[in-house]
Amino acid sequence: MNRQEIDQLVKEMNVDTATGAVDERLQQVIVRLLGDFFQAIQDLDLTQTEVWKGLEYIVDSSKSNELGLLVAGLGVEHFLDLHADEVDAKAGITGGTPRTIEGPLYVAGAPESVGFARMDDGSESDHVDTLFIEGIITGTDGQIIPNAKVEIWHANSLGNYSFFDSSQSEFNLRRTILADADGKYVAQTTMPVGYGCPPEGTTQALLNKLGRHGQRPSHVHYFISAPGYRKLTTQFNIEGDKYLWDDFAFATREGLVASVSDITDPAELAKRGQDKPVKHINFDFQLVKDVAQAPSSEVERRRVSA
Ligand code: MBD
Ligand code: FE
Repeated sequence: MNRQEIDQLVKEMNVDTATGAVDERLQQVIVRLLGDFFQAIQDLDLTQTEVWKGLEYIVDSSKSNELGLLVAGLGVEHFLDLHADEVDAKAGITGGTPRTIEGPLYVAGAPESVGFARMDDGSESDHVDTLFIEGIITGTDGQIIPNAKVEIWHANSLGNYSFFDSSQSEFNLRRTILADADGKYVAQTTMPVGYGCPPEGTTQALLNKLGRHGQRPSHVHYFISAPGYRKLTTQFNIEGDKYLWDDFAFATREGLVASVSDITDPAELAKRGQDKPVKHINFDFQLVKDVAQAPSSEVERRRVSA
């Protein structure tokens, strides 16, 4: 069949058969995806067995809670960012800190504080570097935005995230910091280590067949929001990591690479309540002003909360 015949068949089966109220947008999407799918079956001569294996893979991925990981690993989440950038640019929205993927490991409900938060529970302090992260939230004009909501989450020294790793304490390495009146946030935490897909999981099984690894560089996630500004979903990825530009989830972008320095000055350490040298990352964010008629900067997806 040619594409016209395929589209006609899809229409006969899923449009012409409608006898009740139709969700036009959903119908448009389903018709398009079915047409593309039938076309792929035709072009690739997919066997019935291959199609069933594929469907069963999606079932297995969802049963093991890895669909979000799969979507990140296949670059779908990154493509959505590239597309959102294009849509924004067409609406005249440019500038500000680049967005990058949320990933599948956010948990809502983290403890909130003003200006400063210690994010780690101390359980790794004997063998992991302490890290201070700080920065200023401004508009694209450099104007300070006071009291922005800065949600931060990252992995521990094994690359694992609390909640999904039940061995960690509740909300370990997850905090919401309200920037202070000067737009500043400070987090005391531990140095994250890059995430690796569960080696026996469904995502890694597919990546193996594609000859790909499932590793991410060390990184820290952010949601940043403030009234009158577009919500920013982003991360910084940490310079020096072997996977910095070889991220299986494609989240590293120009403008989102953080460099780490050492704080060794005893007076500076004392001011921070530290008795041994610590690591330091400065990372500022620029938010874009909300404009009327703009595409939404809020992404709705099912998220866990604890
Ligand atoms: C992560 O920590 C992550 O950020 C993404 C995108 C995918 C898997 C694990
Ligand atoms: Fe992550």
